[in-house]
Amino acid sequence: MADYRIRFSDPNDPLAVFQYDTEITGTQFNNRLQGTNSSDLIRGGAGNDTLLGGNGNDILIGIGNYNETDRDVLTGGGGVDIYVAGNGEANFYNNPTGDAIITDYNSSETIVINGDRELRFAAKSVANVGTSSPDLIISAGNLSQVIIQDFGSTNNLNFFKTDYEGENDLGGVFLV
Ligand SMILES: [Ca+2]
Ligand SMILES: [Ca+2]
Ligand SMILES: [Ca+2]
Repeated sequence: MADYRIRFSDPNDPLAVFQYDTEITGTQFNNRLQGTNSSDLIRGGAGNDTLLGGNGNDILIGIGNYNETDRDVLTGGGGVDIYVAGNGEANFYNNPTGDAIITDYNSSETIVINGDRELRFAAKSVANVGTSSPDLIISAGNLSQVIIQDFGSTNNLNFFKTDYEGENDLGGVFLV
């Protein structure tokens, strides 16, 4: 069992710690990475990657370096999964054309994005994300970070709890 730690923007805040059993890392090219039946930390690296967590509570990180134009597809599978699109240092998708598509998000899971910028939530249809159901785009400032597939009703915004400049001053945002 190993720890994955997320640093928030305020160095006085505690690190968020998530545990996993197996680490799987892609290359700089487009990868399709399949997790195990246990808890995985899957990193796509550069390229347009498809990450499949499978069973277990997985941590999915599509990106390699910041400021990439990747479009990654993250599927958590069974378990309660964590999708990481930023930390206290940066938005991982720090380019207008890059983002992560989460295909099977449910409201018990966690999405972590950077909270340094004003966050604007928008729900609208995205033609190139699978089905005809509207998808939810989560942006940090003017940068789209995460697209939650088929989760686009504005009613779903009520599910989201942010801590941007909140009482805990996390500098990261958890949507739960
Ligand atoms: Ca890759
Ligand atoms: Ca897994
Ligand atoms: Ca999983």
